[in-house]
Amino acid sequence: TRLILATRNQHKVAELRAILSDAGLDVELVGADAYPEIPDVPETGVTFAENALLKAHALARATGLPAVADDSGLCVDVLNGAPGIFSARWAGKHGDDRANLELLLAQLSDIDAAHRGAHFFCAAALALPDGTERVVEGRLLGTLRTAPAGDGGFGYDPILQPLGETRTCAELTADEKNAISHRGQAFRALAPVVKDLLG
Ligand code: ITT
Ligand code: NA
Repeated sequence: TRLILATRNQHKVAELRAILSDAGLDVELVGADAYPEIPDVPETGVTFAENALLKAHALARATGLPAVADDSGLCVDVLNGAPGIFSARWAGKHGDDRANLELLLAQLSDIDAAHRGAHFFCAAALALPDGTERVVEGRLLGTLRTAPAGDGGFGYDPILQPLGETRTCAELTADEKNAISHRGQAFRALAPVVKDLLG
């Protein structure tokens, strides 16, 4: 079976390939970039789960193949959960990871170490062409550094230090990050659901 990864974020594609193959999912994983003619769906939902389902349904409908999507972001305690679903465009331009991270650090410059709690959140959605849908969620709790550290990962990884870790997510290996991440948790929970529905 072909399974479409309904994302144009190549960092997510790389992580999802590793997570889903480690979970023993025996399907051909095809990135959404294989379908350049399919327009991106507007992310009009108000939750991660709604946006993940919108993306998965759009690809499943347009390709006639099962699709999985990831909607994810960073939720900061002292900002009441922001950037949240706006994580990819926090500084204005969609996907400008460095600008988003720098703006967030500036917004938190007066916040002391005891109040820098945050978590990564991921909704993983599966949609079949017949409209069947499933969604599961994962989160990674941590604290926010005052300066970035590490070259791995993407997005806000250089400033999120997972609870119990001395390193940021960007200082973990890809396997170490996937083992604990919001995305790893969500897609490891989705894998048996995919197997079940696709046979
Ligand atoms: P698609 O919608 O095509 O999947 P996207 O990059 O637009 O790609 P989102 O709307 O889900 O994806 O935005 C996710 C943002 O949240 C992303 O830009 C990162 O800044 C942040 N983010 C998500 N997962 C992350 C992770 O594992 N590490 C660091 N930052 C992450
Ligand atoms: Na997006």
